[in-house]
Amino acid sequence: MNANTEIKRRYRTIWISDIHLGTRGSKAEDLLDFLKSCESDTLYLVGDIIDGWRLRKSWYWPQSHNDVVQKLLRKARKGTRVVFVPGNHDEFARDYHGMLFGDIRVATSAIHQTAAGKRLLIIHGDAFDGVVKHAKWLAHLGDGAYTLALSLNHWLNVVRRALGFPYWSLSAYLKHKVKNAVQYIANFEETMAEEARRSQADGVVCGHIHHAQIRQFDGVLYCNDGDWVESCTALVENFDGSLEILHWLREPGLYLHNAALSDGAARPLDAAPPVAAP
Ligand SMILES: [Mn+2]
Repeated sequence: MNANTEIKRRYRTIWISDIHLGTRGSKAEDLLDFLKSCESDTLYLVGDIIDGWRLRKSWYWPQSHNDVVQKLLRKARKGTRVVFVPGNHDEFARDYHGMLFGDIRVATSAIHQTAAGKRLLIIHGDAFDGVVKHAKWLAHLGDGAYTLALSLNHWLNVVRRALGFPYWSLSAYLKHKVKNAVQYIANFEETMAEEARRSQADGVVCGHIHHAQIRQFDGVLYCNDGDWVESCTALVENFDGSLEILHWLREPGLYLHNAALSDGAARPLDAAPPVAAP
């Protein structure tokens, strides 16, 4: 990667969350790439940045995770307004509400005003969590995975029959779980939008369920910035106040080929992939 050909994108605001530094699943290197390529006036870290739960169990802290923290601190030092709204995995930071970590401001929630004058409530989202956390990955199951499940189901039952067990449908089980997960996400989104309304905000930005989304609920805007464990997504505000979701791994070679995208790569607001339910 040649520094001379590096092209930076500028946004008014960037929201990222659910990085889960300290776990093996964290896509720290992709995030570093993103942080190097994109600048903003304000950067919100919407929780679960460092996975304190996991770190307490076993220490996992490679150089790239350190680099992410250093990069965030450096951005704050160099003039980006960085606000950290802790989540459930880094709730230890909630005790530091109103304090500075380097130049990063810690707040249990925040209100952001867009260039279009909309007030957005920024919260991680775990306070409104129902149940089902572990089923949520199933919501990402696409048709391909479902087809795979069907053939697994066949072989599973060949084995079960050979062992004298009755037939058990893996695909029906998965289908049920997926339905639950889809329902869970829908409930979560609606609950968050209601919370924004209660706070007299025009919308909400949250994370937590690892599912990037921009949608409306009865005139209240619901935005989720996704995660850096599976999908590598961020929510960004352009300078005209419009919001969009960036799918970082789908962005074409930013460093070398993206000069033509200096228009901000306008994408429809609902460009996030729909939940695939078989
Ligand atoms: Mn969370």
